[in-house]
Amino acid sequence: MKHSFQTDGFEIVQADDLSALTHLRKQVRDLSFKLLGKTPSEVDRDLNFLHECFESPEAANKFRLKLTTNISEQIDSGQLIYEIFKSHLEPLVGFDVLVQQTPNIVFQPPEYPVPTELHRDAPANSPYEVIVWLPFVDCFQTKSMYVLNRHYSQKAIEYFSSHPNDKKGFDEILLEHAELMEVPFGSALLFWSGLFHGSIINKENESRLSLNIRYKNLFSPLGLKDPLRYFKILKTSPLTNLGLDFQLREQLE
Ligand SMILES: O=C(O)CCC(=O)C(=O)O
Ligand SMILES: [Fe+2]
Repeated sequence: MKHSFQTDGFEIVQADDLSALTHLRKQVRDLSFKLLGKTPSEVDRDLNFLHECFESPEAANKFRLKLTTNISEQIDSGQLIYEIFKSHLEPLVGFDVLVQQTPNIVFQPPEYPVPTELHRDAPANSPYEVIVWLPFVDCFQTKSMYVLNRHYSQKAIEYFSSHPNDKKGFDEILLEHAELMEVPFGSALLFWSGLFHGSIINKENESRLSLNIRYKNLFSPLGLKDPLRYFKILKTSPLTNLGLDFQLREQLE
């Protein structure tokens, strides 16, 4: 069933520019293999079986941190990903856009013991943010991430407010209504920062390598993240440029 961002708080969308996404994936594979000192072969295989390069979860996590730094230094992923999914992002965030400066990289090898704990991004992030959750391999079942749609995220919060000590009841809502996202390579999950989400131990025999990055309108309310360190301006409309220039010259607040 197709989901709608407005109703469900998430949707799975196809890249407008698949060849740019395929190129980005190759760059990520190349950076990974350079870090590992390995000779690349077929991109999809290299990434799905990336776990074969690591002896321990700690080594896998160390690699993930290095890869995160390399990607943020060498690839303008904020700009690229915006362009790749532009027809889906522009209606959400408009023409004056902030993008997260450093994207997060998630690496979940099979049986990796630290899946993503259940959480919502907002708060502390702003509830005016969209997260682009972009897998570099096909994601399905336990290799993927689960979300609670807007309705059940709301129900879970209400339940927690009225039964703050009943973890079991809360987990039951979660268990019953969390949906594992099927996100093949070539698409992305766009989700609202107010949704509960997380992952469970990857029981498939392939690794998950995915990226997540946030976009928001420049003029939408901020969360608790320092806007100048966490975000950067991606683009502004001609009208905004005139307004900003005017403010600067006439020193208006
Ligand atoms: O990919 C994951 O397992 C977690 C990602 C996440 O928490 C997010 O994108 O906000
Ligand atoms: Fe998150």
